[in-house]
Order: sequence, then structure tokens, then C-alpha cells
Amino acid sequence: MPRTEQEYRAARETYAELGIDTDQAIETLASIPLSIHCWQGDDVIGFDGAKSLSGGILSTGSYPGRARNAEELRSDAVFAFSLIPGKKRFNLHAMYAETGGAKVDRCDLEPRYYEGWIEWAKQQHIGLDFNPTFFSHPLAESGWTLAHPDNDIRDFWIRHGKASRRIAQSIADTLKDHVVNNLWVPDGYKDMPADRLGPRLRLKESLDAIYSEKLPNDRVLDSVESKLFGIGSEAYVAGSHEFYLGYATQKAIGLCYDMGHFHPTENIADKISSTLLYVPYLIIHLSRGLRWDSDHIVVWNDSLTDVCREIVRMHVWDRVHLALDYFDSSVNRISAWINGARSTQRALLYAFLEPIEQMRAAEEQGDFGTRLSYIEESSSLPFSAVWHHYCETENVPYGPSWLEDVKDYEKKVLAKRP
Ligand code: RNT
Ligand code: ZN
Repeated sequence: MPRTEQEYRAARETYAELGIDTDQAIETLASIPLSIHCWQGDDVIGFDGAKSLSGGILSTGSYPGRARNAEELRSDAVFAFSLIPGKKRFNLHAMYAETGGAKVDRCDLEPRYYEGWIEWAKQQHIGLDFNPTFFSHPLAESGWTLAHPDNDIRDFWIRHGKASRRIAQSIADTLKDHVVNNLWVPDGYKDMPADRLGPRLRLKESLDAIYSEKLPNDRVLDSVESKLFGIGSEAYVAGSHEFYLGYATQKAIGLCYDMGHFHPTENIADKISSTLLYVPYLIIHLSRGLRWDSDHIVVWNDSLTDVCREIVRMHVWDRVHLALDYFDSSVNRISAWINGARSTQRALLYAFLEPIEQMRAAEEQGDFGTRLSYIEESSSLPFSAVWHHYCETENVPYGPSWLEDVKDYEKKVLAKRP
């Protein structure tokens, strides 16, 4: 019997003594999709001629090998998929349209420009998600889009928002699957506004126009993403948390929590139980703010563990859609995808292996010392043996040996990109 199998059997017994079924945990984990963001692969540049990123977000670094077109981005993603366990989806932004060289403005985008992605998704047996792109465009240079004071500019972006929903619908119908269509706009002020209400009224009106179009079925999962501040919008963001919490509740659409979009001491995990009482579903943008919303690569830290614990404890993985959202151009971009995805899978597995029944029982009896002891003791249970077994059942390397594959791909493929 291979060593990992022996270790797994021993670990399974150890967990079973606490009433935890590791086989069941692995089976459930393998069915929870993780949406992998296309934009880590090309530094959020897209295919519509943008020279740099705008909207108060920034990908820093100059590591060689950035994907320059759809073919490269797709083959890099497929390679990354081969080293990530679990069920995968791919998250597109509108600016990744393939127009065959034609200049098509954001307000005129149509489903046909995403056929290459749809065909690829079919081959890969994965679902797709979508995002309208309200940045890196001449009409977004002022930092304002859906809340812009100019009617024509606002109208342009409303048309883009509507076009994106139709594209998401078409993808969903072709793939016969849901598509999360997440909306984020950068709109905000660098310094203290005189009027905080006006932009919010305009944003609300624009959103109403975008969502007024009734879609033919429930496959498109619309969601809105708030932010506390961005680069150049430090004083005020029109789409704040309260703004979108109210909006999503009123419209019964989804709310997106980006882990980098709150005060550094705020815990996203604590918000899940509250908001799921009022909105139909949540999107979590898995990110890591370092001192600010810096979009660092997700690692397995306390905030990731806490979010995964909440989802697992509440049994809400069908109502909480997990999506990576970070961008780092200073490292091998494929390693960035793999690290964030594998860490999320680790944190989820860890959450499934908690002695939660014992903790709940202790809590009910007011025995909080016992509750804390279970959290602490579970940190040294044989987790890694279960992780190894999970990776083996998913046919991906369980240890850092995936790095050799990534180095090899870097030499053979990435290094050849000038
Ligand atoms: C920006 C938001 C948004 C973007 C992506 C590219 O602060 O987090 O989700 O990161 O749409
Ligand atoms: Zn985000």
C-alpha cells in the first residue's frame, strides 16, 4: 500500500473518532465550484486595446510571460487547471471579447464575441462567469461611469451594463448552466465631496435601467460589488457597502463581498449569516488586502479560514459563489492562480474537518472553554493526510512538486513570449 494511502487510513480513523467523515468531506468539497479569474493571467489588460489599467486598481510587477491574447490565456488556464483540485469555473470580463480585430465599443458588445470562450468552456467541461468592464476605457478616465454627471456618458455605460447581461444570458443558455454576472464600478472622489447623495441617486437610477430588462429565465445571477475606497477614490465611493446592501435587498439580487473592500479589521465571515437572511445569494471575491485593498494573491490565512468555516457551518455552498479576485504581475502568473485556488481548497477542506458537533454542543451548554479547546485541538489533527488523499483522487500533485511543472511550462512556453 502506498505511504499516502496508509496515512490517509490512519487519518480517517482519527477523524472518525470525533464523528467526522473524511470521505464525505472530500466528496462534498470536490463538488463545490471555484471561479478562477481570467484577469490574473494578463495583468487585467484585456483584448480591447487598453494600454494600462484604470479605475483605481493596480497590478504591479513585470514578471515575464504575460498572456497576450485569448489563445495564450486559455492555454495558461488549462495548464493551471491541471494542478488545481476540485470543480473549476472561469471568470471573464467583458473586455476579453474576441472581435477578430474589429473595433467594437463596450456599449455594442454581443454574445458572438464570446463564442471562443464558450466553445473552450464546453471542451473543458467548466462553467463561465461574467463581469461588465467599467474601467480601462476613455469614457471611464474621469473615474466616473454609471454615476457620471454627464447623461451621455452615463447612458453609454448603461448600455454596456445591459449588453453584459445579454451576453451572460447567452452564455448561460448555451452552456445550460448559471452565470454569475457581477457588477463593479469605480465611481468615487479623491477628496471630500460636497454632495454625497447626488452620485448615489444617479448610480441607483443607472442600475435600475440596467436591471429593468427582464431576462427569460433564472440562469443569470446578477450581483453588485461594493468598495470602501480605491486609488483615487479615497474619500468617497458611490457604491458603498450600505448602498449595495440596500440595493441587492430591494431588488432580490446577489451581493458580492470582496475581501479587500472593507476596513482591514472588518471580518467578511461575520457578514455572511446576516446578509443571507435578506439577499438570495452572495458572491465572495477571494482576495488579500495587505495594509489596503492591494489585491494580493490569496493565501491560507485566518480570514480565508473564517470565510470557509462560515460557508461550511451554514451549509450554504450553493448560495455562496466563490470567485478568486487578485492580480500580481511580479510572480509567475500561473503560480498565482494555483496558489490562490489550492489555498481556497485547503481552507474549505479544513472547514469540513472541524469537530463542529462537539463545539455546538459545548456552546449550547454554555461551556465556552470546551468550545475553544475543540477549535484549538483540531488545528493539529492529521489534516495533511486528508489533503494528500483528496489531491490524489483529483489527479493533481499533493505537494510542492507542482512547482516543477510550472517551471517547466515557464521554460517551454512563457519564456518564448517577448
Ligand atoms: C475592484 C473589484 C473588481 C475587480 C475585477 C477585475 O476593486 O474588486 O472585482 O477586481 O472586476
Ligand atoms: Zn472584486
